Amino acid sequence: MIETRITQLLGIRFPVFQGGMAWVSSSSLVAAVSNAGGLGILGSGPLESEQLIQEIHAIKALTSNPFGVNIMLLMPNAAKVVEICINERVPVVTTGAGNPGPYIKAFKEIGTKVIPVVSSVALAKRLERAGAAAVVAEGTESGGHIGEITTMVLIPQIVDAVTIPVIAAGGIADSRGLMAAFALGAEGVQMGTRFILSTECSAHPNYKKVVAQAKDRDTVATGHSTGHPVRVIRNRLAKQYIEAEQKGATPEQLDAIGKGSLRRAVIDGDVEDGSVMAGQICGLINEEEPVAAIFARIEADLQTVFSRLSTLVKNPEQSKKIKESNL
Ligand code: TUI
Repeated sequence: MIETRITQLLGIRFPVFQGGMAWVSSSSLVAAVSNAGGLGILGSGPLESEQLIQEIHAIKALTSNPFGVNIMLLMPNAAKVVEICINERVPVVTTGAGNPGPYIKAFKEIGTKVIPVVSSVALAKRLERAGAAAVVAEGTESGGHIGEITTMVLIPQIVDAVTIPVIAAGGIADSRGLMAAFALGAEGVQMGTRFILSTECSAHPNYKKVVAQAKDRDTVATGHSTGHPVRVIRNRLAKQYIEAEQKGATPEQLDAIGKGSLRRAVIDGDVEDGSVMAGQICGLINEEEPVAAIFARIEADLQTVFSRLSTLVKNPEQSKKIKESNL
């Protein structure tokens, strides 16, 4: 339906990635997204080696379509995750929170596509030279670990700076966001927060409820003082963390507050003293839906958005249907 270099490169139907989310994007969600024609991506971050291998096997049993594994480069086990992805011949690897340059060659040799997440032009250029197949350019609107630049200004600057395809992430949850990203030159989009509210996502119901109820201003970036800002939904833990930062807490003290907090929220459902990572687009996402329905609606709405855009250029009299569609 939409063909870009990303659909061609990866052999997928829709140029839509489901962002790899630690604890949140487990095998059931990944397989559902890949079965719907997008690219499901496993969040490997906190998994022990055995669990990671089990999850990869579970995905392979549930889908024959391409899928990805996200490697969180700040995690101490990143090199082990690389080794497992190579052994398992994972088709696509995305990386976050660092420079995956040293790992690219080994993946390329076995045909695994490496698609790093970047938040700056400089790193996108460096990773293109190092052999990345594409980059995910992620704006500060995203949930979790974030860079400083917004999606709106990051995407066109990276698109102009590299020749490999660019996938836009940060603040995208529907067909309007997808079309906007394409207008900026992206050839695919990645959504994370949208997929938290999917039936196939195994996150605790409390976590989903908080994301469903959150409004536009309900997220905050914590951890600026550590150099690793993280966007979360405001709660008691976020308040405690920011107060500690303001009082000049040491990195060790801040680590102690953050340790285990994502698991507490996603797995245990403690949404007051756990870390509820979500993007600023959370205000737009109010209902849980099956992954297939999310894809179907994006596809159905795309034509309407496209028609509206073309009437802006060619025909000032917008049709009644488009006016009523709210897109
Ligand atoms: O990785 C993410 N988002 C994440 S990871 C995560 S798990 C976590 N757990 C506890 C504390 C913190 C995080 C939750 N969300 N997104 C990808 C991403 N990567 N966004 C920005 C970057 C990035 C930033 C700087 C990539 C590279 C980079 O370069 C540094 C360098 O080495 O040049």
